[in-house]
Amino acid sequence: MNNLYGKTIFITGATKGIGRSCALAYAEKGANLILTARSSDLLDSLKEELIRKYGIRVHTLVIDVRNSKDVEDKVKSLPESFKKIDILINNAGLALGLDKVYLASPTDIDTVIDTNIKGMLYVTSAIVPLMLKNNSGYVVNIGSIAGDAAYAGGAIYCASKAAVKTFSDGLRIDLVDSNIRVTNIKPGLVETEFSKVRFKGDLEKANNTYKGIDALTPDDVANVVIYATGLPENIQLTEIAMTPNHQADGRTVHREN
Ligand code: NDP
Ligand code: 8X3
Repeated sequence: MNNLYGKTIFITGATKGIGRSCALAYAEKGANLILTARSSDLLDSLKEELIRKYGIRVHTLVIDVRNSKDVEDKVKSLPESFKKIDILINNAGLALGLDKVYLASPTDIDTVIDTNIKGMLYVTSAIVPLMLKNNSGYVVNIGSIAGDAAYAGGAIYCASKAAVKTFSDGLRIDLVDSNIRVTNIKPGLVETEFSKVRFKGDLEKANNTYKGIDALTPDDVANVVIYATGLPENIQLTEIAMTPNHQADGRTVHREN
């Protein structure tokens, strides 16, 4: 038995990449899951796979985290058996483009800021009150080393991830008199659909992002999430930065030809 067994985990952006890997890693530990994202088909197939393989309880919610009303209503609609949420993984997020900031369209700016910052705030505000009822819980915010320092073409995304860091710090302060812990996990390059989304389906550009480096996998990040949230309750890891071996920071990568 491990201390994640039987816990209830709420994951945003659970259909792909890091969120999906977290879902699988928690399922393997015997945790029950609330999986959320916009793609209902992918949520349904993941739910079916997890129940079949692990025999856990899984509830899915189709949520666009940018819609505060939808977030609030869907969280309120949770069945009683899923209302005691032990761990929230604020993972849904994206970057759009790698251009100079003044060339980005207002639509892309809104999408990135609304998803990465406001979505995280809406989901946290809907779930933390439920955790406070039990004076127990854990909030993991998936930030990025991009939030530590800007890189060329990353001004909007980097700013959004800097906000994840500052928000995590503020939330930790607000919850200091509770048993709820807050961790900001800051990965470097992780090979997922992130770059396909960033480059709007341009696979050559997306693949070049990971060329010549042994990028992190989404499972690597999930393992760290599991590690942090499985620690004894007196231990709060405030931040964890993790990079592939040959990435020093958001700007410095060594690539083998
Ligand atoms: P993916 O593109 O593989 O997955 C993104 C997930 O977010 C999908 O499940 C997607 O599901 C969901 N999502 C996107 N927009 C919304 C929305 N508006 N509402 C609800 N769900 C949404 O990317 P990653 O797994 O790489 O990214 C996950 C997180 O990790 C992001 O916050 C990203 O910034 C961060 N990160 C990624 C790194 C990387 O190099 N890949 C490095 C550091 C941090 P759907 O489309 O079904 O809604
Ligand atoms: C995603 C990693 O380096 O592409 O946060 O910004 S990076």
